[in-house]
Amino acid sequence: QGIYTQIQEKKKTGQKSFAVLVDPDKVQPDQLESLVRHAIDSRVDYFLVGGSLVISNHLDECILAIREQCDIPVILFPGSPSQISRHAQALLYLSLISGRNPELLIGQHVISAPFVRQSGLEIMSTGYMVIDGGAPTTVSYISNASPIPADKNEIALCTALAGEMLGMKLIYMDAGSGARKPIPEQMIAAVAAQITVPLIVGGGITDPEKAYRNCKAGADIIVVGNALEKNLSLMSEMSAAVHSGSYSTLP
Ligand code: 1GP
Repeated sequence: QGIYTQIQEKKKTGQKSFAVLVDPDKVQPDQLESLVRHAIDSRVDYFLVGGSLVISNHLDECILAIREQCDIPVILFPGSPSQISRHAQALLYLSLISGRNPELLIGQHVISAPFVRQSGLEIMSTGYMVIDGGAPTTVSYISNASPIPADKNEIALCTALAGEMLGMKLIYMDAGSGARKPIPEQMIAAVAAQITVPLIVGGGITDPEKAYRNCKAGADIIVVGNALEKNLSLMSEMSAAVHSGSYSTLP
């Protein structure tokens, strides 16, 4: 069964998923073992691997190390076409539909198309929407495109609808890694109420309650990176909040 089919089935049954973002630049190979162990114990659904830059060249190594230790699917979340590894299972084939930079809408896809096809990866076309996270993030700087203002729900909604009607299989709303302000729940709710494809939400989520609230607002997959880099023990609480559909402040 493909990863996309699995994501769709979960959406149909109202199951929410928790994805851990692994940036190969930030995780040293010797830290991966403990990260993966935490992920297994916490019932993490997916690993997203990638980053805006990826300066180091241990992408393959990082993915292989994850896959050796567990069956959690590894999905590429590439910041550029150079971040493709055939060792992953699937690829978020991102088009930056919130921006007006033609290179990130279609240009880089044309150049890398034969290479992407040959990779054998499951390709999941993804309408990627960067939302203003309160301060410039790496993705907003690197993409050379304005993010959607955080209070413009109607722009977010129309962008997501256009992405879906263009055939995108997923919509990913991202405030950017380490965003000061995560995406407001009202914006997530406005988008989720109108689209039929699964909705991924990430950027600046630092506590389980926010993860839970985003799910309630309609997100199908919650992505967390930074907060877990700082405190790995948050993983189980975050994952539980996403899966249980409830959040309790009790210990
Ligand atoms: C960034 O959505 C991801 O692209 C995750 O963001 O690192 O802030 O959790 P954080």
